Amino acid sequence: MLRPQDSRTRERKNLDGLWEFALDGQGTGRSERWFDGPLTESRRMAVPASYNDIAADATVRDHVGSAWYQRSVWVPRDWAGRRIVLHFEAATHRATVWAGTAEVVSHDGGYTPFEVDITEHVAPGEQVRITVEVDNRLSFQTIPPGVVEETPHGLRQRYWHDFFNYSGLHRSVWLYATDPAHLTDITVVTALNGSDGSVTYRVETANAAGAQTQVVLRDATGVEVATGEGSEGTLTVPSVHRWAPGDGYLYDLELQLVRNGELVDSYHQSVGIRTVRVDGIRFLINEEPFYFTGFGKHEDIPVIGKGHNNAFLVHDFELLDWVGANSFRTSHYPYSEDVLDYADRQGLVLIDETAAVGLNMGLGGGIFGGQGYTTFSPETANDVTQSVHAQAIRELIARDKNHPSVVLWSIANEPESETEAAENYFRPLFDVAREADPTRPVGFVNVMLAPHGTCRVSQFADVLMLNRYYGWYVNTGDLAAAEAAWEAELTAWAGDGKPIIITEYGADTYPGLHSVVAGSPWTEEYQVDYLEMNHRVFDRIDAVVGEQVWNFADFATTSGIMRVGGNKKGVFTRDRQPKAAAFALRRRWRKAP
Ligand code: GCB
Repeated sequence: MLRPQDSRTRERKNLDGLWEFALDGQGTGRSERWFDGPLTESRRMAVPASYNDIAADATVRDHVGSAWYQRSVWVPRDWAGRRIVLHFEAATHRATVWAGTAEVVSHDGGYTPFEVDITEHVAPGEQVRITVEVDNRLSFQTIPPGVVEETPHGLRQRYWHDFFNYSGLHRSVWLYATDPAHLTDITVVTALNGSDGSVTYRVETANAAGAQTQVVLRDATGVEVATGEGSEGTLTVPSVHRWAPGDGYLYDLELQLVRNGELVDSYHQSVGIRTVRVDGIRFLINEEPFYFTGFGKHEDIPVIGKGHNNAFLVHDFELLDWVGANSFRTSHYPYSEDVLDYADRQGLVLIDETAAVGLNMGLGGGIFGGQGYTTFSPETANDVTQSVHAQAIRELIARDKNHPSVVLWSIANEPESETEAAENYFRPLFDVAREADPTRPVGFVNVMLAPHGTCRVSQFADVLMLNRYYGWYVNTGDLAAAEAAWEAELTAWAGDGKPIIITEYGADTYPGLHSVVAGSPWTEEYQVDYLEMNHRVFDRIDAVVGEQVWNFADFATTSGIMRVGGNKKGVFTRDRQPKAAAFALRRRWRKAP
């Protein structure tokens, strides 16, 4: 699927703004056919945004089930004879869409796009009513998983991930038009050969009988550097300007579909020419060892929740640059494509993660309450879950395969990994990822409950990604004991001979809380001391090739006794003010290499 764009042959209409909105508290919207006409008793809702925090109302915030969005849109008159497509960048977690009264598409998974050809349901020059049912219920057969419990007080959603279950239309909605003969996909793979670069491309098309594909590669100033004919080929770029961390240089590959000398479709794909490879304990970008500095992030901002917002996009990248971060992980789901595009341009390096978070019933502890479930079983995470998970991996890679910023796939965060059931569940999922993308390393994020010697899934990973909280969840306040235990565990992992990225280490910190007494959890001083202890350990282990602090900013979670107005492990507050740790990281990360 190609992301909608304007081009010489394509036009988009953006459907963001205020939509009609109604919660389906009784779950009767379908049987009452709410899609047959204007929504009644609706309120207005912003798109893109999570709906939860927009109304100052717990009924909206904690809603479990379907919510309905509706708006009408004029279909441009000059789109007559064109193929007209309705495109959603995301609907969390499941959506069904009607154009007028016709059901046109459904999609599972809250963080990847979907679209449908609605040409036969619209009339150019007329309006069409779009109705969307967005269901936020999680089950053992969704990614991420959860369970809905029926209680005397209503439905309650339980889940095993540490961020609020924000729901709704989180990203842009588009109507766009192409010629019936059109480009449908592009895959680029880049390589380096001395000072030359190469771009191998494969273009897919539909209804294109009698048409030819041509490609033109231009540099960032618009100068043509190579051309190709046919749907597949390799372009050579002499004296290439490489894409590199901190240097987001992009070429523009224009795909053209031409019939009888006439241009019927044109699409522009940005291309960053770089290589990625694991070599022993090194992670190589352009054959040079790369050390990740940065964070695990969240798409999480006040009021808007997980809705994409360009002001925060740019501001967050400014802060990443200020602090000296060269990378982050899209914990714990695929982020907006605007984030990926911007990372490409800024030369930021991404670990790109699926939404498979919380597949671990052992993690309950104090955070999520007792589970009473087994992770992998016919009744819980089962074959259906595995195939939904495989689909989530395929959709992530299909969407993000052409982004030079993405250097590593993370197929899950902290799943159960110490059991035979976990080994059997994950083995084929690594194959799915490698089949979808043979060019990038694949890994998953290991949890503290499966330390070295017990984890049965890390054998499949190209890179070891570890989340560890020595000095926080264990050895709380005792950094001397934490340092010894952490170094012992990390030394054992280093024996595996693979690169290690510490994908989470962090301490909850209440901004403004201080103490002159060392070892005082929750203070700003403790967060600094905790990070410095970790850094001493990392600097002693050669195989550590990256450090990503948990978290970039404070973020919303479910309420509970372990969380004070959300997770406070941010180095910045939720509204992006620095804690003392931000300055400590800046001193370390901005040091000349
Ligand atoms: C983790 C999870 C992350 C949590 C974090 C914490 O291991 O991966 O989602 O937010 O710990 O703060 O407990």
